[in-house]
Amino acid sequence: MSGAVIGGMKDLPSAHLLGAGTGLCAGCGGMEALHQIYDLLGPKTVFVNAAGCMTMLASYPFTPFRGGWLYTAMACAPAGAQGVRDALDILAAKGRMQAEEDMTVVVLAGDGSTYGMGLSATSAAIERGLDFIYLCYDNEGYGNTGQQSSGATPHNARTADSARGWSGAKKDLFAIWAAHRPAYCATVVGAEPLDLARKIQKAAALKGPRLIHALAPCPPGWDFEAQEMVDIGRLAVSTGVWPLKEYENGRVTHTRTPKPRVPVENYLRRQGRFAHLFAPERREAEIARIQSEVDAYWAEIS
Ligand SMILES: Cc1ncc(C[n+]2csc(CCOP(=O)(O)OP(=O)(O)O)c2C)c(N)n1
Ligand code: SF4
Ligand SMILES: [Mg+2]
Repeated sequence: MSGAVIGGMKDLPSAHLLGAGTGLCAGCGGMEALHQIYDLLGPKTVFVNAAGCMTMLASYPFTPFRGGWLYTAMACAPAGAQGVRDALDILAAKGRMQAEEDMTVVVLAGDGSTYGMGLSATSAAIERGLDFIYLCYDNEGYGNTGQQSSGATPHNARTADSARGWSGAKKDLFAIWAAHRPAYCATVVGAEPLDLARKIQKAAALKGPRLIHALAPCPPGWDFEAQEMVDIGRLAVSTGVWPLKEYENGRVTHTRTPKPRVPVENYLRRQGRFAHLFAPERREAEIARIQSEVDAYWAEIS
């Protein structure tokens, strides 16, 4: 495992996270979600960060957080989280840490790590019943290296390595996690803060493996203007492309059912990564296929 535990910057309000100097792009949907989640979890949080865009937040020996930060290679953040959890438990067992000093261990990883390189480490951590929250901010590509396709890239999205649109399909991370029967799974998006807050509060009150899967609209990767980030996040929900749901005790519950559902085209059109579906000529069959997949999802759950 690579990396080092480094301390948080002292006395910085979390609002500072959205200010200049974070090293992230303006309008970063991942940052919007992380900002809200950190405000709810509070400073007694150790982030175990797999290499990706959020790594830009930490410039040794500082981070914008008051808790702790461990940087790991892309494949092994859940193994790093195990080490941090074990260290905290040993300190408590030896009487060198009071119960109120305990910290929440949070993996902070992009979709590239989550859907790909880190998947086996995650599966093993869930199997061991590791007491941690896994926060995946999903910008649907390897953003930090220029938006190459990942296992989270939706079919047809243009990426750095698929100029004519990605031929693969987005994996169902929620289902992969749920198949492990963890304590909790939830999908969120920063543009729906009340839904997000309720789920984070619920996750924080539980023990064991917990997934928070945050859609992360990404201006450079998805090709839209920074000020459109909240609109894009809301459209992902209102079109039904990003179902807001949670898993607990073997059951999946949808926390929002968009009624009526906005046509998926309204979401696709706002993003340059789907521009080839509309020009030079409209690819009706592809647009209809995307819509029918979304329709089929909602038909099945109703
Ligand atoms: C084994 C390995 N391969 C490649 C890299 C280079 N790299 C650093 S960040 C990154 C992108 C990670 O994508 P994701 O996990 O989706 O996070 P994002 O950059 O989108 O925030 C890559 C490929 C790396 N750090 N380690
Ligand atoms: S590339 Fe995307 S995910 Fe990465 S910092 Fe920029 S907006 Fe955020
Ligand atoms: Mg990514």
